[in-house]
Amino acid sequence: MHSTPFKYLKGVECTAPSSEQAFQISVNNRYVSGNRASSEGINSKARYVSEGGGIWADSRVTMINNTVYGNSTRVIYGTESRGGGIHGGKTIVNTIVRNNSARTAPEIHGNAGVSYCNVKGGFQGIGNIDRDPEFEDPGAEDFHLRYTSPCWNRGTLTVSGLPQTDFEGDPRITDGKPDIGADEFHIHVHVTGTLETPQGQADIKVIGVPGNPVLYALSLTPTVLHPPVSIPGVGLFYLEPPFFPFDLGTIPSSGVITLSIPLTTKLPHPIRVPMQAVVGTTLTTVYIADVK
Ligand SMILES: [Ca+2]
Ligand SMILES: [Ca+2]
Repeated sequence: MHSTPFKYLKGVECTAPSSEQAFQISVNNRYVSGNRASSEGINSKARYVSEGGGIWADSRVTMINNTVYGNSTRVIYGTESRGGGIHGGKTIVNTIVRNNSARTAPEIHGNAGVSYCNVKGGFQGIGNIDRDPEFEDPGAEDFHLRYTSPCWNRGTLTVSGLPQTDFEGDPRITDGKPDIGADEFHIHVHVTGTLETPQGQADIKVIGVPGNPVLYALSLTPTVLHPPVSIPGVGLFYLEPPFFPFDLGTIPSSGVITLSIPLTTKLPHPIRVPMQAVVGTTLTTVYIADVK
């Protein structure tokens, strides 16, 4: 299996030698975004039919809790393009497949059983929905779910091989049921933007339940406490001194607070900046931003 953003190759390709009949292949907890399969490509399978822009899978592949967004197939010399998001596979479960494009079957093409998925345009199968997943900021390739996302708790528990964690290591099951997609919602802090001095910008985001107050803190010590300090009823605190708290107010109805910091001054770099927040009465896990 490989993952590549290159124009002429598929995002993720999953096959196994035919002699390995018992070999079970899974694609779990993956973000597959922005890939393009093309019939002008070097893969013979794509010479005349372009398929599987995001994931091309053979008939033994099980796909659980993935987010497949914004991929495409296109035809230059051939006659057909299909499965802009996913082509093939055996089973697709708890997966978001949206905003992909192809001439035929833009999201999913093939004979896979599809259930508890969020597919643009809808798809036949138990538990499937067709709703805006309410990603935090897909334009910045931030596919975290917001608190208001319809993917919350809409996945199924009853799938063999359900991953124990999500793409970033959060426990997969919160509130009793898994979410749809690669992300399982947790309150958390993370950073997008261009983390480079002196011309970058750090967009520090705290995601949580609207109305909850946020106390955010960052540390200028690049390491974190081992073991962390346990604060009963609140969580584990990891920041080493000196750390600096900021009151960010309350989380708005969008479920996200963003604190944008221009990195215009010549900071020491590279530098690792651990950060955490108390959201409501709960500590997030620690997030470490790497500023280049
Ligand atoms: Ca959940
Ligand atoms: Ca998560």
